[in-house]
Amino acid sequence: MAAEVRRTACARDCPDACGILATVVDGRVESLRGDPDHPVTRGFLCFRTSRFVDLQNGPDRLTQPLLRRGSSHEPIGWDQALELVAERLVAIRRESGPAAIFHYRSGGSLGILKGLADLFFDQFGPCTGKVGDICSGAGEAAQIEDLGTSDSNDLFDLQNARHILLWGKNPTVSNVHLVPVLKDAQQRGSKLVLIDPVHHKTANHADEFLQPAPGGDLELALGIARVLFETGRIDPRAGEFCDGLPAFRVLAMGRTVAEWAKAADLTVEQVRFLADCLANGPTAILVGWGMQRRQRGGAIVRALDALCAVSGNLFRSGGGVSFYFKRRKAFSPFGPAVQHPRVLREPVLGADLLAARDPAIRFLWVTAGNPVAMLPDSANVARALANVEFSVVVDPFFGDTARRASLVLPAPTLLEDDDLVGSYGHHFLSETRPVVAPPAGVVHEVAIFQQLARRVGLAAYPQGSIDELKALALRHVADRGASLADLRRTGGTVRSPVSGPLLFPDGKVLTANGRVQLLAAAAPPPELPAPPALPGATSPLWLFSNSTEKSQASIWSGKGLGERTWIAVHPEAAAGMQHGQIVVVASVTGAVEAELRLDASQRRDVALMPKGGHFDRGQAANALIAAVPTDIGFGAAYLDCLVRIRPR
Ligand SMILES: Nc1nc2c(c(=O)[nH]1)N[C@H]1C(S)=C(S)[C@@H](COP(=O)(O)OP(=O)(O)OC[C@H]3O[C@@H](n4cnc5c(=O)[nH]c(N)nc54)[C@H](O)[C@@H]3O)O[C@H]1N2
Ligand SMILES: Nc1nc2c(c(=O)[nH]1)N[C@H]1C(S)=C(S)[C@@H](COP(=O)(O)OP(=O)(O)OC[C@H]3O[C@@H](n4cnc5c(=O)[nH]c(N)nc54)[C@H](O)[C@@H]3O)O[C@H]1N2
Ligand code: SF4
Ligand SMILES: [Mo]
Repeated sequence: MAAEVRRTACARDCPDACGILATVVDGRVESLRGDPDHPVTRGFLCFRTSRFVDLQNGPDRLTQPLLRRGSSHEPIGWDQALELVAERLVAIRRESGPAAIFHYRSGGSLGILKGLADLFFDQFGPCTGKVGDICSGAGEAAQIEDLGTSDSNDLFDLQNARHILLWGKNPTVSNVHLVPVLKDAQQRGSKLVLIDPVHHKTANHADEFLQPAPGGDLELALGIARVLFETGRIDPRAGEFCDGLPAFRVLAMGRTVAEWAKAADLTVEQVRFLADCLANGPTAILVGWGMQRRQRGGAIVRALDALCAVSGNLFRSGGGVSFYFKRRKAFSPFGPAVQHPRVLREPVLGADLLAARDPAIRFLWVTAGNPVAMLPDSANVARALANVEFSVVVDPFFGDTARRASLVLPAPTLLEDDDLVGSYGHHFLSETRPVVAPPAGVVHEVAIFQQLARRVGLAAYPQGSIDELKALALRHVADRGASLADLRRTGGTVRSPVSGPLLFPDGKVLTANGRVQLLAAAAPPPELPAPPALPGATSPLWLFSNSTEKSQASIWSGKGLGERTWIAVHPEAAAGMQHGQIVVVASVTGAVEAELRLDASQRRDVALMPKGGHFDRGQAANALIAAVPTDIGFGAAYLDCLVRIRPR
């Protein structure tokens, strides 16, 4: 049969939101490539999604509802599954109130229609809700406090930057379509500076690479600020567009440049170099997500906001402090914001689930998340799930969380889904279209909720077709070039009409008074607990559980992690241990076995492990990480974790 090329977009939790071309033969996806016409995708895909076909056609797909019986799951029909859910929901609401029901949604798909899951539980309850965001909570809260929004200039405005500071960011792995944009900028003369405690592939593209102490960015930023104040290179208008300039100055002047540099484990020359970059702008700061996953994460991002503002780079083309692109901005919500009877904090979800009383959480629904593998303190999350009377997991694949569910419902994969997607790495919007039909036993997630709504009597729940729901989401941009018809006419992707080339074109930010709110105080670094020093163990090392090329969080492409996870350290940090040896990695929270990799490009105080290992196979970094919230925004301080490594 002839091969056909069909177009969709990638809704995975990734800043790139690529255009995908799928080659389909006889109703089966044979291969995937990047859409050459998508302005950001430029014809290539990342490792993990270009190999998604193996998962799409692989044996681990869920293709029918599964009900737990004892320690295993058995297939049941959809009618029976939905009847059971409806009966449990209604009974638990009647007996314990809607607060006994909790819906947890994560980013497995960024499809906008996934929000209809929230609407169901808002209309059925409102039920217990979630507060915070383990991914970007601290950084977003920081930017909203300082700038009134967390959003960015147009991606291609980077071409106008003289310097680009990649501050704790590894685009080669986690934002790969940024790399060509950075290379173009370099060709036009921009200098690319990477600031990251970890040595990774992006260092090969950078003109300068600085390797500060983990979490030392707050001190580094204040050192840079002090240099700018001392050398008279603060924007002379900063006092007009910022609130709190005198206090920020006092903060920066609180220690000498040498003291700040020492605290960040860099040299005074390196601190001065970064001050020069900011003073000789336009300079864009690209803030990675990693370093705000620390207890002081909010303060760190606030310090970078302040640096950008006082150095005069905030309002300039080629400048800005970019943490996030507001991916939902063009879309209209499906319902009003509701008042939840209670909220659980995402970073400490295991503990909050276990502690919930009057009523306890009796019903849990998980959409597009694998909290057992991906939330900190996996063992406690697993315990909390086991404690819930009835749990439903909707997912295309069977993972650590689904394994614990009372009922597992199969979801379409990203190649079968039908939705809309915005991006948190650029300002384009796309439509996702099924390039193949899902297997017979799989239904669109919207249909699951529409059927449930009918069964539990939610008369106001939208029962329209997918296209009608897409049009509803696009209703405020439809007459501005972003209707469904526009998306289809232009090959699936349009630029968002609600984001201009510059985020703050008129010299005002979006805070209440239009002025930047500068950071006024900085807490000292947290004192982290280290595990006991057993014989042969290393010194305490900072555990970095960063994104890896071959996985999307807990979903692995290619050969996956294999039997064991790995841990990479500097050879001198693991004296006496050999490359390839099996070691025990222990923290105060847990221990996992890993294969040791020796890597002389790393700092001697760090240890590097993939972020998304399977918990039940003893591969989860999160089995080692304590559940501690960030200073603001209820993020998770994943990276404030000390481990020791010892021979097995
Ligand atoms: N291949 C792949 N890509 C992904 C994902 C994936 O799982 N796999 N996940 C996606 C998701 S959910 C997200 S949120 C994004 C973004 O995910 P990110 O967390 O931004 O991606 P990472 O590549 O882990 O980059 C974080 C960087 O921050 C650095 N860092 C950590 N602590 C510090 C610090 O104290 N100071 C400084 N200066 N740097 C520090 C780390 O060393 C690392 O290089 O990636 C997305 N892209
Ligand atoms: N140690 C450590 N832990 C981390 C991080 C870290 O850097 N270090 N990063 C954190 C970050 S940034 C994030 S965003 C989280 C990610 O945490 P999660 O969002 O829980 O991560 P995933 O493993 O991608 O789980 C998503 C699930 O959604 C499923 N899925 C995919 N598509 C669909 C769909 O269309 N519908 C439904 N219903 N399900 C779907 C996938 O199969 C997968 O099981 O992890 C966090 N955890
Ligand atoms: S995961 Fe990211 S880089 Fe890979 S195809 Fe999807 S959007 Fe593109
Ligand atoms: Mo994330």
